[in-house]
Amino acid sequence: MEPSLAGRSRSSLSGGWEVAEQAKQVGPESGIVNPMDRRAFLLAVGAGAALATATGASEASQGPSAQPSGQPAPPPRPFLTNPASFGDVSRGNPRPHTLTGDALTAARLTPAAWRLEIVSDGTSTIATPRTLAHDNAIDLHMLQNLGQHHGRRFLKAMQCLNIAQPLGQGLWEGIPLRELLNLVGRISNVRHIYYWGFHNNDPQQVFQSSLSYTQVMEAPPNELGPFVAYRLNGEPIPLLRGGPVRMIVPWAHGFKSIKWLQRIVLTNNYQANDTYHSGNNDVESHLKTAAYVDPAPPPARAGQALVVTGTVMVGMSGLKRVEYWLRPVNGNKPLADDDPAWANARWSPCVIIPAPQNWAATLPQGMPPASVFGFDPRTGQPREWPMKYSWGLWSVTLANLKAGTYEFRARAVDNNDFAQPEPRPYPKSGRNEVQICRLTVNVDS
Ligand SMILES: Nc1nc2c(c(=O)[nH]1)N[C@H]1C(S)=C(S)[C@@H](COP(=O)(O)O)O[C@H]1N2
Ligand SMILES: [Mo]
Repeated sequence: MEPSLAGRSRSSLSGGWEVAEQAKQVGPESGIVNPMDRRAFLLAVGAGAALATATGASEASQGPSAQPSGQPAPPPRPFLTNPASFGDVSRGNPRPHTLTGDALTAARLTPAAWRLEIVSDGTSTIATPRTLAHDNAIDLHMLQNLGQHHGRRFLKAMQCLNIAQPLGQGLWEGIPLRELLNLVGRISNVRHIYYWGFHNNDPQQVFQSSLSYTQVMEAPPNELGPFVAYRLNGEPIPLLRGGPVRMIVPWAHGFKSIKWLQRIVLTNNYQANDTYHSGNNDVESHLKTAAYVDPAPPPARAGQALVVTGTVMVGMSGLKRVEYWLRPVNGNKPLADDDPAWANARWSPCVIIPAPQNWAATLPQGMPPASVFGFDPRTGQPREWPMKYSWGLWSVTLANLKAGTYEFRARAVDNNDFAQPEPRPYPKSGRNEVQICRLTVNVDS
């Protein structure tokens, strides 16, 4: 270990996962209701748009090498995002999580007042609808009781279809929606399940989503179906993150994971009914495998190494690797999609930061790793890394760069060997443009 880095944890040395004690601390952005940070925001608006010209594909990159002393390690990230530190995407005026006191109780958004109705829209039949009117709506206690037998724990990074950066990663705990539907007895003529949360009793403000009957009832092996969650990172889901109860759809972008869930409607309608259909979004999209690049490190001096880091979301098609392309540039003309430089690009592998070493210290206190979906009960380790529908971290150390300006691009390659932005470059099915950052190496003085 380099002397200048002595005393740092192994994970922070590798630019990786922060240890659990730090993860529990309140982050610098906490207290901000909408903490979409600069990184997420710049990437969301396409910071890559203003970049540079083709000068051929001469390569100056070195493979990843040990981090030299003197080079600051990138800040380690908590494995589980503090619930207050997620990027927030919430509609409504006032936004439900700003309600307090009597207004919060009236909205049934306190744990004691929360109720979930399950009804038909008239086109399906349900033996025992659960309604406020009949005083048999589902309450939190019933949900928790069901959890004794049917509870599931699932790691999922929340990602907005329209934001090119995950919002945060949580360990969500709840009941498969399939099990919950057993509480209404025999149902028939159901083709879709529509659901929504509190929306100020204003029909204009409803934010709703939908799933097909099959999506709710069945999941392929090694996948978890949609579930109704009431815990996040080992604690009750805070109001800010959609608590007391939130839908979580493992494979989907954030808009299917309805916050402040209060109503489930069974219908014979054959169509999806997501609020997100507006805005031209593909409401049947599933999470894409895609790498996202952190903000560029500050300029280095010639001979000094540069460390570039980022996240990678693992979508339905899994992750084979993350790779980067470094090209020297001069000028500011963006590289056109059909520039010959693309065909000659030399992509080299990035380092995927290994899984946290100590799961007992990484997961909420007292939670057995084997109780988390996707962990092998025999080893207590995840079956694959990074895990599907959660995020990984990657880094690249670039040593021996000559003075100059460089464009750095990173892309994910999935288990079908599709390199980002393929196979779905259409951004309205999820943002996966190949991201770029610009690196500067100054002449040594
Ligand atoms: N009730 C409700 N649920 C909602 C939303 C909303 O506005 N209202 N936004 C959705 C969208 S578009 C996203 S991306 C995620 C964001 O989740 P987060 O704010 O917990 O990060 O919540 C989803 N669930
Ligand atoms: Mo979203």
